[in-house]
Amino acid sequence: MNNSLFLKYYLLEIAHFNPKYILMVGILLMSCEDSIFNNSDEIKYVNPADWVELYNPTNESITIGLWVFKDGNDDHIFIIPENQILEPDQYLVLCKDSLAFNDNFPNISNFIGEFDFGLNGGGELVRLFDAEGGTVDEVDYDDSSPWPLEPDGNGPTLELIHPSLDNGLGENWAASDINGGTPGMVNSVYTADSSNSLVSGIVINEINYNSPDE
Ligand SMILES: [Ca+2]
Ligand SMILES: [Ca+2]
Ligand SMILES: [Ca+2]
Ligand SMILES: [Ca+2]
Repeated sequence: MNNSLFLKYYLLEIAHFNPKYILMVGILLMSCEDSIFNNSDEIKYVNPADWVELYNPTNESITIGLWVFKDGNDDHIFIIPENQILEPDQYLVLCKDSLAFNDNFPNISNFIGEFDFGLNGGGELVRLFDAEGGTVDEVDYDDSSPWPLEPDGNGPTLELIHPSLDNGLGENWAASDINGGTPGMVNSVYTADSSNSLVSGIVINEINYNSPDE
């Protein structure tokens, strides 16, 4: 029993034996509720800095070590660490600031970093290449229709509605239902796909370009 609950129990006992204290006890109980509320674990959302989420929708383990993530600038290069593997149905977050990310999402461990460039608040091209330089996936996201507007400088992220949908099209993305998005896990807007289309490789599945730094 925590202190607040113990105090409530104690106050209720007093009220039981001393009816004249009921009003006072009522007021004290209200202040207990306040302290319980204030002591609860608040969701801390500071600013996780930019990140993207990759997803493996296939049935195969895929080695993505030495694959390269870039934005629209060919000089902006993040090389995925050697031997990194993405198992079927697994997610991996690439982040700009590991400390900030961990601060915001202490329970998410499937992330790597750091890329030293920003994801533009006005939209830009983000690209994933394999170790031979072949394009695996790319998304030229935007901050205007048909792309969802809410992720632009606000709490939600851009989430792909289903991995089999063409992530080059804005209408296949939605603003996350949750501020901060769903890094490293299934998207909050995920909707089962009826088209049975097959996805052949790693997909850029979620983008957080909320950071005000660019
Ligand atoms: Ca950029
Ligand atoms: Ca913008
Ligand atoms: Ca694509
Ligand atoms: Ca996600």
